[in-house]
Amino acid sequence: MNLAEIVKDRYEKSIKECTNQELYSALLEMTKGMAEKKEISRGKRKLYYISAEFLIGKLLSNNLINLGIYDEVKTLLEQSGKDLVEIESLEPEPSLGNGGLGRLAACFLDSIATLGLNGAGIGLNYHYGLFQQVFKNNLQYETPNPWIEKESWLNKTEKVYPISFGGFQLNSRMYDIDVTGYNNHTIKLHLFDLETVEEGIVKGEGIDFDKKDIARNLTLFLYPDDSDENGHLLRIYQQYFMVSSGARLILDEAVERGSNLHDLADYAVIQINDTHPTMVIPELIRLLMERGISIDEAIRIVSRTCAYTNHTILAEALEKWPLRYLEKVVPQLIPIIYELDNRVREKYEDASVYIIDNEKRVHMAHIDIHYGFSVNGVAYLHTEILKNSELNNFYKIYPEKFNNKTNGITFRRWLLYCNPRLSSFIEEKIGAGFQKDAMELEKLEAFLHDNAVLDRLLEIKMESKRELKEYLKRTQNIVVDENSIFDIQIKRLHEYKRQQMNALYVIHKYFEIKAGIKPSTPITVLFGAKAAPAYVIAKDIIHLILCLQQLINGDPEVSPYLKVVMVENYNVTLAEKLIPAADIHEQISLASKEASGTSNMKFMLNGAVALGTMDGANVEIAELAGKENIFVFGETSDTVIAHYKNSDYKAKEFYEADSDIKRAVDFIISDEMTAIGRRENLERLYHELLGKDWFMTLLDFKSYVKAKEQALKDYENRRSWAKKMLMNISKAGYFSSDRTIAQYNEEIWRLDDGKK
Ligand code: 26Q
Repeated sequence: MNLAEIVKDRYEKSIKECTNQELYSALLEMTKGMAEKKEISRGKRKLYYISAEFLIGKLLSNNLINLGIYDEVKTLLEQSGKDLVEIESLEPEPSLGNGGLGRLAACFLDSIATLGLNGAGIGLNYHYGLFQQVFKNNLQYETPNPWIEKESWLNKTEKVYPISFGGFQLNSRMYDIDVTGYNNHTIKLHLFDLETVEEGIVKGEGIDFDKKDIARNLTLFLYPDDSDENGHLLRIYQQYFMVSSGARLILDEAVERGSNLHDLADYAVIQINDTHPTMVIPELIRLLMERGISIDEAIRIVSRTCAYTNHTILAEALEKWPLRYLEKVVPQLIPIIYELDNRVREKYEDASVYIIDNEKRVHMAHIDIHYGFSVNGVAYLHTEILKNSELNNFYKIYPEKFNNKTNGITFRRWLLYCNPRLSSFIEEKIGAGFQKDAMELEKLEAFLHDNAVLDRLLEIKMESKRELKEYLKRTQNIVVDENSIFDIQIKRLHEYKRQQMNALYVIHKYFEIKAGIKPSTPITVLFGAKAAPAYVIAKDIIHLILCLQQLINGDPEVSPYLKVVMVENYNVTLAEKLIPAADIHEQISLASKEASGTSNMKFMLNGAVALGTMDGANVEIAELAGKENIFVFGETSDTVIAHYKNSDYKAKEFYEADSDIKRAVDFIISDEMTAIGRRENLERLYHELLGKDWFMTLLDFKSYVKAKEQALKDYENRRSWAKKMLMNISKAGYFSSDRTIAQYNEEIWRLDDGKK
């Protein structure tokens, strides 16, 4: 049925007579119906991308684009005086992920579908996505973030699996979302949900609830990337619920397609997204043994089926669960985990590669590396660091398992949808081929000296900035000036990402302006970031930024030249508005700490210029776009790694040796700041920076200021800036997730081999 027929059928109305809400529901029905009818690739071997997070974002427009009917629907609505943008603002965002890792999984599904691969996603159907962030008194508060309405993208299926935990059993029901590719294919995202979940148990305004009441809360919340002890237990319940449901589905499907289970690896390949789904390995071994296969063979089969992606080198972020937690939650896996550990101990002397350490903690990554056939990092530098330092002891044992798959992003969402003006201008110049083959963007380089093209790029940027200005005014009552330089840092709040360094720069600039040194073009420094609720210093950094916002924007001497804006509740929807409007994007993590980053790629594609360290995928961006087209600063990863090894970094020495640094850091606890903010928070942050500064903010501060000043200066020459923009766009093709997924397939999954 087409849209007019659907609304007639549902409401006895014409499109013109419908409310936006009615039109949204009708579009949902229409799109779901169309997606359902698209082809699903089949083949012998099937990929299962298993992940605790799929940060899919709103789906309506994306699906319309991928189905090839976006323009048609938009026009049809316009003819009845309706606005698709307004209609889609009614769609709740499924924020089923924390950040990069979850968003990557969503981009990958888009590309798997687009390339027509035989694959599916497996995850959890959280009823509340990542918390909503609310600012009050310059502090972050968290509130629940529901997204499932009576009508949603979820399709209930008949599949129900009983899942056993220590002492009780729960039913897991499968829901599906059809993920459309940019062609005629779709794939399924299978989200498992607890039948007995109860949304009503959330108490009060915050996100407080009885974390021990597993039977009612297992799939209630997505966990923020750190939490308290009870949270950790619940996290293990969630993980096992996901992998046990997933493992059964995988076995059922393999058998249906003709597998005798001994040949499982010919029918299934499982990509484990970070360590969160690691228990799928012992669970599959257990299920195979239940079906009569010996432990030796079960281990061999599973080891040929599972592949692991590492997303972090932060030691504290690698999951190590106390054995007693696992004993409580999943006693049935304990003998298998012991067996897996024993086999390692029999072969290797080196205690650093054991699965169970001498404090009785289970190292999840070690299970993946020993009992998977592939270990990949997510950017060139990241994989090198894994091989040469972080996982070197494993690399020495299994050099053949290690490989790199530099991350990518889907250009459908991050260019065609979020920046239609730029996208159609590109099409005008080089044709539509880049939409299928992103490397065709290189054709833009031919226009490097074409002033009309350069000027149009600047114009498009200005239009996006104006659009963001209106959006921020309308939704958050924030006022920005589109004639200022938009300098944007959006990502989870984490000390290693160093939002605090950007904040110190803001203070530095504030002093300069006070002293009469005014920037030629005003600067707007925009932040967007959520801090994990229990991450104290991260919350202090948010407090610092919000206090600076109040102080600086309210100072008539400074605010004409410098503004600070922290957007509330940064999420995918906001990213789609912010990224096209950026002039400069901040990628300023301490070298060696950011595995890849993916917003850096999105900004590049949208013609923003990076200010960054040689970390993660920034290294590849610099190589592709050319060092003259981005702004690089800071110590190298080798130097940083050496500082950690020698424990010889002392923040205080940098503070004492440089009056600019001292002045900026001292300002955190100045009278001006404590008059606005909370002394306790500001002092804690001040002492952290001076006494510890684990992520070496002060080490790079001077070179950061220098690079930023250079960027601001270069911005003044508009044509030469436009050349940088053009070079960034034209070299961004490499970062299409279609390329990443093609490489996963060629080098890890080999789905085509399965056909034979
Ligand atoms: C762990 C234990 C308990 C609760 C939560 C977690 C948890 C949840 C999410 C730990 C980590 C995450 C997310 C990590 C993440 O997003 N990593 C990012 O992955 C991106 C995609 O590869 C990279 O680009 C980023 O560099 C990396 O930080």
